[in-house]
Amino acid sequence: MKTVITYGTFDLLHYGHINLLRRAKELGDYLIVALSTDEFNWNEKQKKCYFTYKQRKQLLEAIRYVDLVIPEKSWEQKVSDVREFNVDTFVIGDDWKGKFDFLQNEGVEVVYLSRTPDISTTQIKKDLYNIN
Ligand code: C2G
Repeated sequence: MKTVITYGTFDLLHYGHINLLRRAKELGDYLIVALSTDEFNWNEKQKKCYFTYKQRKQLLEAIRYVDLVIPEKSWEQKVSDVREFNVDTFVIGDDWKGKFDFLQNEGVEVVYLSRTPDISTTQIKKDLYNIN
């Protein structure tokens, strides 16, 4: 069984996220999503989520491509995660290209997938703000 892992905030879930998760699952048999906690988002990514961790987790768990959702609490946990879950492939969007190549030292294949153009959580918030 080939295990794939990816990381992210996945707030205001949209089709760009789904495209990423679908392609990630195509690379293996079991997909783990390490979902950024509210604290990690705020402290490390200065992101204030619309949905709480619990709500974002519930949404991800409803996606057919996702097999397991775990919390992402730190930047450093990736090495212990790939060891703990015996991960074969790490996947993330190419906005992170090169940032996680060190995981190859753990024997993990690192794949950067192209982002879906013209959609982002930030853009959704901006568009909705301008409507009202
Ligand atoms: N994504 C995408 N296309 C978009 C928007 C997002 O492919 N139009 C991908 C991102 O590249 C990422 C995933 O969807 O792989 C989740 O996006 P975010 O929630 O923005 O994740 P991010 O804040 O980049 O968190 O430790 C890594 C970080 O937690 C990644």
